[in-house]
Amino acid sequence: MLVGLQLGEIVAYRNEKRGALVQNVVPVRMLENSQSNGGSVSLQFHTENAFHPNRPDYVGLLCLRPAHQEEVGTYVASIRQALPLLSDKDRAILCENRFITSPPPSFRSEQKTEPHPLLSGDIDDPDIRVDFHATAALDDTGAEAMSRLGEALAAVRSALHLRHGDMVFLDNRLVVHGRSAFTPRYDGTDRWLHRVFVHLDNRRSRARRPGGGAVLM
Ligand SMILES: O=C(O)CCC(=O)C(=O)O
Ligand SMILES: [Fe+2]
Repeated sequence: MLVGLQLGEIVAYRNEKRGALVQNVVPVRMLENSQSNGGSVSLQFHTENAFHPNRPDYVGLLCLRPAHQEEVGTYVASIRQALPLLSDKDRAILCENRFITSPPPSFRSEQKTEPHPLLSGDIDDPDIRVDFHATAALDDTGAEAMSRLGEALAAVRSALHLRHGDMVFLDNRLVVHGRSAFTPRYDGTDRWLHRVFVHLDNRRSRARRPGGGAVLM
């Protein structure tokens, strides 16, 4: 949290881990096949809380206990590196309101998003907003461009093999992340991360933070 506060304000979401400001990322029995951080199947590339109007600007992960298997990694890929692999036509399609993103089941109150672009801002240095599990294109043209975006991100992917005490902050505007599959033991010795979310400008989310607190509705 102290490092996160150098970047901005720590926030959390009421519907996610009950609004905990520091969240545990551990494999949870019965969630093994879910596309959530309690799962242990391969977690697809995503912008954190891609469905949410006030997504985190940064996601901080601190490793308390590494995975048993050395090869388990948090995958990251930056749109800055993937963009040159995309054609001008695909870039233009990805900048259009042709995609919708569903909230995870835990955010029961939220609706699907309005149609939104996957890339926004400067066409040569865009922000990215996508969740390859939860985002769907409204038509085939969009779906094909989204698929090529996924290939471009996979081509520039790198893996972070977090060890005890390692901390990483991901720029959630530019970088998607995911995780390899692993085999949990559920015996109290599994991989364990702490996670925090940072907003650069608390004012933007004020309407969703009752009482001016840190937890968004
Ligand atoms: O387990 C990981 O390395 C990352 C999981 C994840 O996507 C998250 O906690 O937001
Ligand atoms: Fe995530």
